[in-house]
Amino acid sequence: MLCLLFLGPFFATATMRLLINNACIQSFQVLQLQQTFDSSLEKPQFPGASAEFVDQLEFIQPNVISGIPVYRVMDRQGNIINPSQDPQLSKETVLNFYQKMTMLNTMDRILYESQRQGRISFYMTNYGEEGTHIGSAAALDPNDLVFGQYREAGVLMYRGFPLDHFMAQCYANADDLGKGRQMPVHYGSKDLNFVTISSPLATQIPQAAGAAYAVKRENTNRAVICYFGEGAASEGDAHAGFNFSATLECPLIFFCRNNGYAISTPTNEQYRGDGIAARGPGYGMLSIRVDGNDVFAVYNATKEARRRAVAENQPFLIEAMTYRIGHHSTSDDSSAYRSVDEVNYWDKQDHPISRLRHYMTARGWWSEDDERSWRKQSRKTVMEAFERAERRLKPNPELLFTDVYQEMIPSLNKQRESLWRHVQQYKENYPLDLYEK
Ligand SMILES: Cc1ncc(C[n+]2csc(CCOP(=O)(O)OP(=O)(O)O)c2C)c(N)n1
Ligand SMILES: [Mg+2]
Repeated sequence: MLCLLFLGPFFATATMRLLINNACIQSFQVLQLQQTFDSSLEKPQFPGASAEFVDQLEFIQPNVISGIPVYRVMDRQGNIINPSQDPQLSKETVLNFYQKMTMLNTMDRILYESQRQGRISFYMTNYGEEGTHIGSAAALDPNDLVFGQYREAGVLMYRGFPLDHFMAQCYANADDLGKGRQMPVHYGSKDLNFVTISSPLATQIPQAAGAAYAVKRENTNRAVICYFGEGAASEGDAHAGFNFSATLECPLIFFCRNNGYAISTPTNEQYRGDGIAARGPGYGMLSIRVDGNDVFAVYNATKEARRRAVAENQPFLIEAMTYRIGHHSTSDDSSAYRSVDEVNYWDKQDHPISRLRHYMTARGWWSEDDERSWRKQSRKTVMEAFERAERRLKPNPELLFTDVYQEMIPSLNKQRESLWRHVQQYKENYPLDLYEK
């Protein structure tokens, strides 16, 4: 009745009044229902939680969820620990995993060096995290939509993004799908269902939740996967994405790469509590922690999460424990904040590539000779793509002004004219012959 008094004068139509009346009658009925509860049951009736009453004052310990175990399939020597967990992938599939992981490594090496030589402006390597990329990418359906952070080039490589496209993007040449408008490593591919990377941390997380909600409504058996670092998980956007996807029951896999650092900030300065997986239950999400350096563990966890996310319409959280072996980016020198011994441990003793190689060698699937010729061949393939990218012209500068508005707006047109006037005036600084006409 109260709401009629407040709102009544503002609504003129009879329909509106009817709606308001109905709402008021309903709330009155709920009130009556609540009053009939038997208070001797002494069960809390709050709509926000299901629980019991207690008469002892006790705070919940933050370590109520602590030491979440790390699921793995292989030990560090590549032996399968529990045969029931062996995904039993064919030799061909495993060789493909290995070739993609090592190819990513080789591409990283060449593009990193290329930045050091001043040929490209910036680069970020994926060293040490190859298992998280390939294991998860292989467990998805090619139609599943991927939202990445920036250190997931292996996912794109697994999906078949050609080396020429990686190089074109980093060189911002005329073949770049992004028309040279982004910083290096900001890849994207509509054909491969890989949403273009954007630098501001965690923006992809609520976007992925929205996309997963759309996918659910389309009912096409698609899933969405959203990659992010443990550092990005501290952003407010991570909360928004986790909560929306849980409440809207979206087929979404949150894949956290916990690589120990957010640039120079180690995990023990980033959060309290048991890492990122411990947050899952807080959002009502099924969660698991896996050994990210075990490509089979990543594969199994992602495959099962993907299957259930689609079948049951609910989000999953995977925390893949790994280590960022490279510097954060070419703008970082990690020797300022971590020891060489620490890096060497992960590089030499717990590396996803060597673990998979041990597995293949034990089965007689890979020899020293195979390794030598593959290294040579893959380096040659990467070098050839690199040389092609470097020779290619830059995109037509006119493309700076297109694609935002269907028709050029006057202010943009003014900027365009001003650019060309400037270029004409200072011709000697603008080698237009290096750009497409
Ligand atoms: C909103 C925002 N804040 C800060 C930065 C600067 N920044 C770029 S990467 C990064 C660390 C991210 O760490 P993590 O999410 O763990 O990913 P990793 O680099 O370890 O793969 C920071 C702070 C940014 N890009 N965006
Ligand atoms: Mg990190």
